[in-house]
Amino acid sequence: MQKIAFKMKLKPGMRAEYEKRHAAIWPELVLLLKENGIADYTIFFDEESNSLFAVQRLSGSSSQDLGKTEVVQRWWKYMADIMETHADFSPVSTPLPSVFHLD
Ligand code: RM4
Repeated sequence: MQKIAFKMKLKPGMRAEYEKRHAAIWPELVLLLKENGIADYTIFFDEESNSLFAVQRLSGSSSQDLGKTEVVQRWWKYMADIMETHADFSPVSTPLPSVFHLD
């Protein structure tokens, strides 16, 4: 399985709300992610820059490739008030290159 990383941006002061919403992530979204081979998915937060750093293993699509599904579109719209997004509510996501890996 491939491991990828990308960054997103949280609006200032929204860490607690972000964590609260993700602690109650929708079961249908979890199922969709897992059905698409996404695993070991962690999102880290940098207080200084309000940046979110997502790391996930995948065997096909990444979480950010699922934007055509109704569940992800609904989730992105739900999260849009606390994140930096495009006009279609998709989060601004920047792929991050791997510069070191140790098995
Ligand atoms: C993030 C963002 C991602 C989604 C995760 C579950 O805030 O919306 O696209 O995969 O939540």
